[in-house]
Amino acid sequence: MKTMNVAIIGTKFMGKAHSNAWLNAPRFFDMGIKPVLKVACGQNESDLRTFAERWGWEEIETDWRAVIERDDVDIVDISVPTYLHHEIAVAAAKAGKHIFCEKPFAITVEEAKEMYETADQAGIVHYINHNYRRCPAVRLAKQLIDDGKIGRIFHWRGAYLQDWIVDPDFPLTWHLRKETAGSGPHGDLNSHSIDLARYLVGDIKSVSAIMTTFIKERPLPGEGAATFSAGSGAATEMGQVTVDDASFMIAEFENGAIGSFEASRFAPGRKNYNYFEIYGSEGSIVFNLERMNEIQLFQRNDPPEAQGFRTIIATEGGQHDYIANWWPPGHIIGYEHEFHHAVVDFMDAIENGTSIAPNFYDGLKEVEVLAAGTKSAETGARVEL
Ligand code: SOE
Repeated sequence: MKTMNVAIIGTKFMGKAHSNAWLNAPRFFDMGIKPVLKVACGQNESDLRTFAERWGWEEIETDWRAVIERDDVDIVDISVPTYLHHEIAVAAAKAGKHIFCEKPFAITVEEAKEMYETADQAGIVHYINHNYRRCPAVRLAKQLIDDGKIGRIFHWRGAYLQDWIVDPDFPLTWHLRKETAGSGPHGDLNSHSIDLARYLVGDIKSVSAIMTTFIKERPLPGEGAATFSAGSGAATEMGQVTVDDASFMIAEFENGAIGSFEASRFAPGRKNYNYFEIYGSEGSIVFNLERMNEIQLFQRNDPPEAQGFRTIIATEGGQHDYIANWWPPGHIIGYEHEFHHAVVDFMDAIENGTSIAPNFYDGLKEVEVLAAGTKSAETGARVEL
């Protein structure tokens, strides 16, 4: 069995989700090249040791540059906050490492362009982890659209809503500072929606956006503050929120469709509500990540007495090419399984000398749309891409 050594940089929420996938994908899928969890890289040595022991990483390292220089590292998994993606990805590409990078891709178009061009010139396999493309129900939506089941697409309506920072006492984590996150839910959540819209509808021609920050300052973070987690002992000292709390964007697609993108972390009750509706000449599709094994399909050619949105549970063979590796029909899968699918396809691309989508080209397109939205919100004008 051929193997390749993986180094992961970042050991928090995404480090956990990625480690689980690197470790377990070979247990459910026959892989021509098996990933080896070689080295985990992070800042705090004791946390790192605990993380490595829990997930089976063979070694630990606190210097990401040393990791990238190692000849026995074949794949670099970038699971750190957005501001670190550019420097690490460019260095890893120049070192000839295949790259599995978290979203949002980068903070600026210039960073994104260099990441894409360097990776493309290096001839490596590069992937940006828009995991929701590999949710079986989303793949089924793609199949139905490609088969013409909803015809010419008129509308995309996307809403990615969460509520983990509604409490004004939630601390000022890296997600809320422009220098580390680039933007708030606009980049964090609309990046997913833009990728899904590009995947299911097509490329975007122009955008108009408004953004706002509801809570302008928050307590500095204490111990354990992280994504979705306030941690404990937040400081009494306050800091400025320098990103959007919510972003609403409308778009023209190159194929004539029009669409909307809502992204907010101030929607009480919406925990990870990555939702879209697509309306076409022959029918409509609705997806809600909080019910991630299902899509709703409306078909205009159903007989009048039977017309209506039907719920399809995407767990049957033939509805999705990963599902057979999991469980029998109706035995639903979860958020973490999408990461397994991404690992399987990433390793398959390396083995066969092909590429995987979405990759750094898609990352560049995503950042171009995000940046256009930000410019529109600043100027009040529509921005052409
Ligand atoms: C926080 O908003 C977050 O972890 C995002 O960064 C992820 O991309 C999303 O899938 C879940 O929520």
